Amino acid sequence: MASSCTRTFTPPYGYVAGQPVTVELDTVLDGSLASTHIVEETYPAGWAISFITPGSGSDNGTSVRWFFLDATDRTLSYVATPPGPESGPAVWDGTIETDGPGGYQSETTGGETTLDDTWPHPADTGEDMAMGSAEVLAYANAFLNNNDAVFPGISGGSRAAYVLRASAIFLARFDGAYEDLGTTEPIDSTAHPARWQSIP
Ligand SMILES: [Ca+2]
Repeated sequence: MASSCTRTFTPPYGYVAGQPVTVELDTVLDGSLASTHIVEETYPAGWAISFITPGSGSDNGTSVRWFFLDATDRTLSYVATPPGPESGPAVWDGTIETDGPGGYQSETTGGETTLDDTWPHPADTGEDMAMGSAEVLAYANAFLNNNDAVFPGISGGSRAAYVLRASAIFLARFDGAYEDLGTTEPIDSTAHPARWQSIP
């Protein structure tokens, strides 16, 4: 059986501009075919790479590569940070290449490949796509005090809907987890808070 590599993202729901994403790669090597291998990850252009693990891996500005003189299963990881405000899906590509008794083989990395851009509800100041009690309270307090800085671009008549959406998300789940179903920049006068929905 061919060797394989599988990718997962943390957080899995999508990326938030400026917030790091941890990428994990689980490799399974077939020692009857492979004696040595390379894992390569081509990440979205412009993203910053850090915390490459194990540290023998190297970022060349376009991809991260690891070279191993064995056929040992591993968990590899790195942190990828989008450079700033972005829109649209971020796409990864990767391979695991082996050589040994089975000759040269190259397999496409499986698992997750794409992260959509996502925006947190403005009450979610921690930007972790989870509505916490302190976040809801602070947001509601800012609403009651007409704190315009907390509602940039949101007209007075729409603010109550944003507050109600934040509280509904908080009440719906113990962990407050929610998702962003919108596809455009939300903070403007026409945005509607229904784009943020508690995860079912
Ligand atoms: Ca939060």
